[in-house]
Amino acid sequence: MSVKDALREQRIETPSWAYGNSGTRFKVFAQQGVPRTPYEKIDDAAVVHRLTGVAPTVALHIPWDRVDDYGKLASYARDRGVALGAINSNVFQDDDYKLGSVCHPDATVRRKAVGHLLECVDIMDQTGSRDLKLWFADGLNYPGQDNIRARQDRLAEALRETYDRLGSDQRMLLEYKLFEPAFYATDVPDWGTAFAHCLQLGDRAQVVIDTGHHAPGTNIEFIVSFLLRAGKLGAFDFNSRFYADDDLMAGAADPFQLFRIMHEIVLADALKPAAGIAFMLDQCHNLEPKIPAIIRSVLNVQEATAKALLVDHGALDAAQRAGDVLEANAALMDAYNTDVRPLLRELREDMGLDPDPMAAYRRSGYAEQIVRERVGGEAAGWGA
Ligand code: PSV
Ligand code: MN
Repeated sequence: MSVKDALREQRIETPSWAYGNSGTRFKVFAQQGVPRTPYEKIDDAAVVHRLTGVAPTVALHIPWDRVDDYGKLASYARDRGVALGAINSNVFQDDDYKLGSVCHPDATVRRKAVGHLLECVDIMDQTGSRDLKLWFADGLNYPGQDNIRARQDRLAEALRETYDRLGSDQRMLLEYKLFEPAFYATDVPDWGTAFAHCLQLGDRAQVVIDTGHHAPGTNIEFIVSFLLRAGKLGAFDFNSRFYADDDLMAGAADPFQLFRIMHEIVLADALKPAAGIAFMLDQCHNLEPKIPAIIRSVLNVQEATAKALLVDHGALDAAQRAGDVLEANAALMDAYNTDVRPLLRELREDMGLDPDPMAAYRRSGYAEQIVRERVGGEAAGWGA
């Protein structure tokens, strides 16, 4: 398959919450024109897809995107040329979850949390979503606070009950995160823990790699390669970070890392939708305007992918077999150092799109339109 054909087939999912207001624990700076409902988030996601041509699905977060009729939301999306993607559960924002959700020492709280996960599967049945994405804020702040091993047992039990509720064409994606909000011990801190639980559960349980969820310096492409080999990589939450889980635009902090990740994907022929890897963004745009930031992120993922597709695998393989360290490294760097922007502009023209989606967005007047129209009501977000 040609590089252009592979890029044309690429699918990047945008997160509904990135269109809403967000901030740090210090302040949420509200922006004008932010969606007030899940429907308006879909309007914005549809704009991103219309301009980029490669972002046809939008992930929902429950309860942030709770509506009365999910079938109606799905058909609203369809009418705008997009579809609903992964359903993200949220068992971290109720007071009951102070000491955890599915790992909580009190069985009543655990039951409530599992009830929410099962409700998310009900929602998937209505939206036609394939993936249930699970992230748990569960963990401990102090040594001795709870029994680490017992919490793993509770986690396994909750995952099993949820897994057993999935339909045959639905999947569970388990996300790990080293720390935050727990600071001493997180119950799913790393890919090894997520992998072990997914292995026990079965084929439809897969690991999600959120690129912001590791210790600084972690070699993420190693994790990608390992999980691909094991058939256990289900999805990415792309974003970039300088220090912790910064949730900045994908490809902004370390475009070379994104390239190295996409190189592993291309090597495993896992870019095509049929390979079943969901390439999602999970970001927050606290300072920059949201829609163009999401467009920029999609373009950054596309650029990293184009470079990965340009790697000369013949030259790379020959250099590796010959033990030629410098030539092998050069084969990668030649691709990384290629300016792929002309190729991507050409691809967009072939697809009937504007070659410069950022400029097309600026010219479209959509930013001014939503500021004019979205007055009154409550802007979506973390309570700005
Ligand atoms: C947690 O930090 C996380 O990465 C999970 O994916 C959440 O669902 C998401 O952020 C949204 O806050
Ligand atoms: Mn995430």
